[in-house]
Amino acid sequence: MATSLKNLSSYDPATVPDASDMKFGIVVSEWNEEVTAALAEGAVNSLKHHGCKEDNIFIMTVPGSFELTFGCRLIAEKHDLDAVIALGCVIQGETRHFDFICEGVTHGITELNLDYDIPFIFGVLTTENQQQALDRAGGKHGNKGDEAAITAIKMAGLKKI
Ligand code: DLZ
Repeated sequence: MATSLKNLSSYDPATVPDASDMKFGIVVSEWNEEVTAALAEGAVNSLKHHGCKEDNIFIMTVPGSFELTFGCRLIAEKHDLDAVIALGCVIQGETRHFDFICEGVTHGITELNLDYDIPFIFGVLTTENQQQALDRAGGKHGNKGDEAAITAIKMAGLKKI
């Protein structure tokens, strides 16, 4: 398989709305914590970089990526948010568990987007091994947490037009 060295987190800051009056929830899976902590750090930094106040960022942890859907629902019910970001990392193992977790969280987050009036952003890495995940959590392919935060701001901004 061909691998590109493109940094996927590159973007034009001029296209990102000001987030100074926005509130965000971030739900972080504890599985593969080295990776998900880096995703969360990237997301928080990117939100703050675009003006979001630290007090307006609410963080919750859940045991694994499968639990992200429920965590996202809880955080959305608890706070008056403009968007919720789900961060996780599912690494392919020897069994089909990987497929079931990926399917579960993908459908779960999709359902939340349909059921609620705010966007839920899918920041879940699904990789073949840990190195691929680290490459996308502040490594050579950027940080998926940054990307998820930028997406969250842009989607929240659509509602304010
Ligand atoms: C059980 C499991 C496995 C095998 N792998 C991962 C993984 O790579 N990434 C992840 O976020 N979670 C994993 N889990 C845990 C499940 O997401 C979930 O927490 C358990 O199945 C309990 O519902």
